[in-house]
Amino acid sequence: MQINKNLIADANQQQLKAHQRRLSLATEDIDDVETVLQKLSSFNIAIPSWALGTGGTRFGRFSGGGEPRTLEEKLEDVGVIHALNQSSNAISLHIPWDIPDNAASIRALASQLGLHFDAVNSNTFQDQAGQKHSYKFGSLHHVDKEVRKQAVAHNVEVIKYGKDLGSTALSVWLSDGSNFPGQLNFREAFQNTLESLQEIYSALPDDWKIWVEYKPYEPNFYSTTIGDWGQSYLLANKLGPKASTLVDLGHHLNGTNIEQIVSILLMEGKLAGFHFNDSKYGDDDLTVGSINPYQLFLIFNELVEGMDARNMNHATDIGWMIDASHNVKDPIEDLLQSVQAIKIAYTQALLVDKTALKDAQQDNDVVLAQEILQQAYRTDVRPLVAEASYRTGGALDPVTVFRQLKGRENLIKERGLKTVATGL
Ligand SMILES: [Mn+2]
Repeated sequence: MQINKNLIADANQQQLKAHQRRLSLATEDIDDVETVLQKLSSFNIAIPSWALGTGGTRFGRFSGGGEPRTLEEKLEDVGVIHALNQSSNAISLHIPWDIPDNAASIRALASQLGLHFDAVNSNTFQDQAGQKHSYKFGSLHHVDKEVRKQAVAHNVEVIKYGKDLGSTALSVWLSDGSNFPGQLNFREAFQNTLESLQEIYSALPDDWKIWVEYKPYEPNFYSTTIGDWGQSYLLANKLGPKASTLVDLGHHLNGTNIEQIVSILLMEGKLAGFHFNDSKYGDDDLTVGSINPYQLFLIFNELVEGMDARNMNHATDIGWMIDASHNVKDPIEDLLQSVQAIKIAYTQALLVDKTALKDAQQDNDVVLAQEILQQAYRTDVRPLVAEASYRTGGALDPVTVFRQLKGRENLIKERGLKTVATGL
């Protein structure tokens, strides 16, 4: 299914008057509206191929119907999202769930939809049919060299698939760890992981990067071999300039100050990118901004400040991706909500009065510093987000338009009620 641009324009027309009224109110006190709108228009967030089907938990999975059955249909769904919000021009693939049989035709379809391929993701947290060695006790950190070799070969193969599609980054998340004290020698596990990653690193094409993701627990519940940003950073540093740390918002223990982690990684030039999601308790993979939008704003505040300090391009110098899974929502609607939440937090961060904040920090004026941050956070920037989308041909209100155009009903008509997307 592809969305007809005229239908989006018609829907916008119905909302235009109200939008313009809200926009003029919202922009009254903003100095350089055009710069903000321009930055917003060029900001894109990649959609993961595994988030287009209904997510499951370990207790069950309730399919919503009309799920994409093939890689082509997954691309089409991202095309729908991008047509509506004009901010999702890339897809991040998961191998082996999404092996492209014909890279040339997949690339052609992507470019027809205005999409390109973001980082490719390897998978050594499951055993695949016909696989010689099991990953039950880990992959890149495994005590048996043969298992490590198999996992390295898989990552090298993922790079090859990515290369064929024009991708330029490999993101590696390992479930490797231990469930009980004594199960693992931490030092040897780390050394094995480093050695395996070095082999993968040496297979990277010149213009490629490797992004090392961390997670404190689950599926292992005593230790994870790349458990926090320190371990990821250590590995990335030892690997070299093509390696850096990937921050997944759900991969932190409760109460962790993620914005501070982001700030330091950025300062060191080792922040690869983001997996956006939200959480209440752990790696909940909830819709971005649904639980703690203030934390998201504080993270973006550090991102904007830190990227500006290094003269980085907000839109392209960091990998922006969603990594969420939804078991009760329509996946497309959920992803549209997530992208909107990211754009709202980004816009609010752009509105922070940086000079005034710097002065307040210099004067140790704690009260004023908080006032300045919250002034930006409490600004309703939704009309600006809508305007940026509208100007680039997207919908003023993507979720509403998806519903008005009967997006899911049409997908069910096309694909049927009992379709199951590959993935978790
Ligand atoms: Mn992730």
